[in-house]
Amino acid sequence: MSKLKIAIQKSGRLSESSRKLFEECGIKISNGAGTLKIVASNFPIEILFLRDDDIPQYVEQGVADIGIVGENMVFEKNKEVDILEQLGFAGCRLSLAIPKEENYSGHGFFINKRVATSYPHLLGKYFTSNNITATVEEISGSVEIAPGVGLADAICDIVSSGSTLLMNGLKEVETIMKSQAVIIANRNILPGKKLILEKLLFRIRAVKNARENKYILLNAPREAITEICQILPGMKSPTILPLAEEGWCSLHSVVKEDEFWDRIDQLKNAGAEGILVIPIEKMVL
Ligand code: PRT
Ligand code: ZN
Repeated sequence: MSKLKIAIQKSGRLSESSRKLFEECGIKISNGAGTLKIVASNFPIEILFLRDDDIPQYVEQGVADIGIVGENMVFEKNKEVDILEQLGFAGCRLSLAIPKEENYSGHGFFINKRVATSYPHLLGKYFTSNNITATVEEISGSVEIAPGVGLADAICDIVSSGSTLLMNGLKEVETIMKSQAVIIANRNILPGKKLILEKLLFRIRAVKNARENKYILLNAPREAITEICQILPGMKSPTILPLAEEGWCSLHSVVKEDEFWDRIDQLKNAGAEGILVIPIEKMVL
């Protein structure tokens, strides 16, 4: 059977999380340091290691069947590929930033300005759709130094914590897009490979669900159970077991992690005690 070819970033911000995802899906891939491609030992996939910039094109051309890459790169390269799944890592945004001492009162600021970026397509589209005439200076790295050296009046670059902008005396003024890592796919995957892809996506979704949810156990007086179930709306049909202590029970359920942290005080006020929050390894819905 032919293997599903998957392009991932060779080394960079997406590499480790991409490898970890396969690991969590129970797929064994060796370290592959220095190699261009490796085959998984227990799943019919072959991994190709590439620069992230090249992944959309390789997937469009079918050199790889699918790839893991940032949405920013997918939309910048504008290739004929499908986005199949958001993966929840490598979160960032593509933003416009200007020297911090400049006054900013809206995107009219950029009219007739020079803006340095590695994202000429997305920036050009942004300017066109906002009727802004500006010069896009395409540069491939260290975009943030462009205003300081007199190459541009502003920049358009990826921001995550914002510390790079701060260190270079810049301030973020507009967000063009938000991004995270996604799976992209060729539009003509062969039926045999599609089956492998479905199996892989099934595992990836189980891993994603598990990451977002926690298994929660708590003790509470029997009369508090109804209120506790209302506090955690995700807790649809909890398992309720009687405790040795008269009138008390133990409640087990799966809840969204965010929901849990937002409501911990309410749970305690309602009488919940001995709360345990346990990670889930896989969650098949
Ligand atoms: O060699 P190759 O071409 O494969 O890698 P690369 O150096 O082009 O890409 P890499 O590894 O830097 O980024 C890969 C992908 O990670 C990007 O396309 C984004 O989808 C995502 N990502 C997430 C980021 C960041 N966070 C990020 N912070 N990509 C880049 N940055 C850079 C940004 O360019 C800027 O220089 O980090 C700096 C800003 O970070 P903060 O935290 O200071 O705001
Ligand atoms: Zn790159």
